[in-house]
Amino acid sequence: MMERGKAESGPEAGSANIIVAGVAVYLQKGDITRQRVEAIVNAANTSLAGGGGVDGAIHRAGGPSIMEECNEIRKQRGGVATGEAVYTSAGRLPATYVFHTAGPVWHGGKNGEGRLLAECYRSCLQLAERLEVTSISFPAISTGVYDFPKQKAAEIALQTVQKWLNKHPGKLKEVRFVNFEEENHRLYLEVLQSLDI
Ligand code: AR6
Repeated sequence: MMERGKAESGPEAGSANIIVAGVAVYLQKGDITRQRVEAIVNAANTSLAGGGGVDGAIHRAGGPSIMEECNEIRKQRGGVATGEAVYTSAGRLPATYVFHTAGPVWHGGKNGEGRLLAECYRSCLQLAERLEVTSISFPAISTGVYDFPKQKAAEIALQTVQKWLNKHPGKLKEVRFVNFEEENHRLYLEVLQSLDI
């Protein structure tokens, strides 16, 4: 089900590319707000109140309509629980949707942090399936302000997405992992090499 190869036809020269269950998986360095995919994932907080990091970048680049929709979601259902995902439109961004998921705050690893981080990736993929999204970009959820160890987070991200794709053949054609920091991007490449995926 899997092929490993260079990203000759990938979105960016030098990015890694594997095929998992017919879905192209790319590892890229860059700014997620510039991604031309149907859905970009926001590493948000449970109150959808905005903040720094990738959340701040998405709201800044996408404009105020994203926060207006987040406010509406907060009114209707009180925000988003850790591990869940909700969606808004993407305002001025090239994407169609922003999927807002709240990652776990790292408290040493004995408080279900790993399971909750995996849940974030699964929730976003389920949302993609429900909305018939064909392409999605993920940031490294929880690895900034929320302090989740980066290597462990990369392993969870890649393994969770791989497992989910193998179990859910559907409309999804492309998954990208977009890292702003060189260090995290390298880690993803290393983890991809070391894991049997
Ligand atoms: N594109 C891709 N990745 C980015 C970008 C970007 N434009 N900007 C930052 N990153 P963080 P968290 C990377 O802190 O740890 C916010 O205040 C960054 O280098 O954005 O889940 C929210 O409101 C890091 O590797 O998210 C929450 O309160 C990764 O994105 C809280 O932070 C995630 O870092 C969420 O914390």
